[in-house]
Amino acid sequence: MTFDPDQHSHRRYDPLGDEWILVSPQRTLRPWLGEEDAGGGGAAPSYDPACYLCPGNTRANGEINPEYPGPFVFANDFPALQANVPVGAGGEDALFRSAPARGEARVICFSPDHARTLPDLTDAEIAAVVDCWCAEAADLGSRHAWVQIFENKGAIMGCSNPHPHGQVWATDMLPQLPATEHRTQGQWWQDTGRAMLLDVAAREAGGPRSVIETESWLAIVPYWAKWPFETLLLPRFPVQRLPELTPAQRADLAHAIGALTRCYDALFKTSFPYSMGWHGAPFDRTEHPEWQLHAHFYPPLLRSATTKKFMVGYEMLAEAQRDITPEQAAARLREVRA
Ligand code: H2U
Ligand code: ZN
Repeated sequence: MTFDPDQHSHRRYDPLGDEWILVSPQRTLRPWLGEEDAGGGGAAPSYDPACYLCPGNTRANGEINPEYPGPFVFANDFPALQANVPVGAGGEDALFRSAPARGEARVICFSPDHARTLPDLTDAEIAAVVDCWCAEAADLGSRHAWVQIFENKGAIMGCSNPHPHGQVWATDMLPQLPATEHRTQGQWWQDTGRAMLLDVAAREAGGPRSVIETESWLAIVPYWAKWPFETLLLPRFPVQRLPELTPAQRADLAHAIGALTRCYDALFKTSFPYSMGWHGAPFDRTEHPEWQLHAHFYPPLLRSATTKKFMVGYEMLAEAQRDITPEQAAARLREVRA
């Protein structure tokens, strides 16, 4: 018997996240179960008088949103991070350690329209969101080491309001996962003299895990994906941080994001939930040629608009596990590509 990654359980290594993932393709006896749900439950209105993000409406803290025409950013009224934390957090206790955490949090409404999520926007409207992300990264990066831009989409991902929006949390420290990517990309650079994710982009272009390819961007289901339809959005050129993108690269990125998120929506004929976010070199005023800017998309869905992958028993206690292979997932996404 010879090893077949489409039939035999095996582990794959994630060199960026420095962890192992168990792949069990033998459990997907049929490559596709073909389940489909209508999902969603009807179109949302373009304006919802009860929405705290819609233009002209009042937020929880009493402030009134302006009649904004494009992306609109405001300071989160319930920020997870405070700017002024007195010194004193931290300590010497070897068992019960703590550290200060200072920062700020903002909310980004993607557009005034309550009903149109990223895949429903035009490339130009998505480009305005990309520009907004770049501006937020530049602004907050001028005084914080890490700027985490992300979007939680869909109630299943804990999103509190369907009005298309994302968030930005900026901190003085490098959080856990970025710190790991900082270390792994640094080590790869030391070992090879190349940027790990440029190597990945070069290897994956035109390959079995590629989903969207534009002139400057590549969306792949990574070889080591944990979530069934997880993707990694990579630049095909060296770039470390969002604000460094040229206007042409931003426009092309908007196009790639539109194409990728429309694949997602088409897959289960639903407004596809996910958490996505950007990782780039820390804002530490240092050159980081080892770093490549990239976005992770982590969708929870497994087989239909309502069947979610649970990261439970084995995942919580041993390591992440998946059934459908990354290659099968990428093929599914390519099949529904417009
Ligand atoms: P979600 O992306 O998880 O739905 O979060 C929306 C954010 O909006 C959440 O962090 C903030 C919440 O604190 N918010 C405001 O800043 N003002 C409001 O009036 C309501 C919600
Ligand atoms: Zn709204």
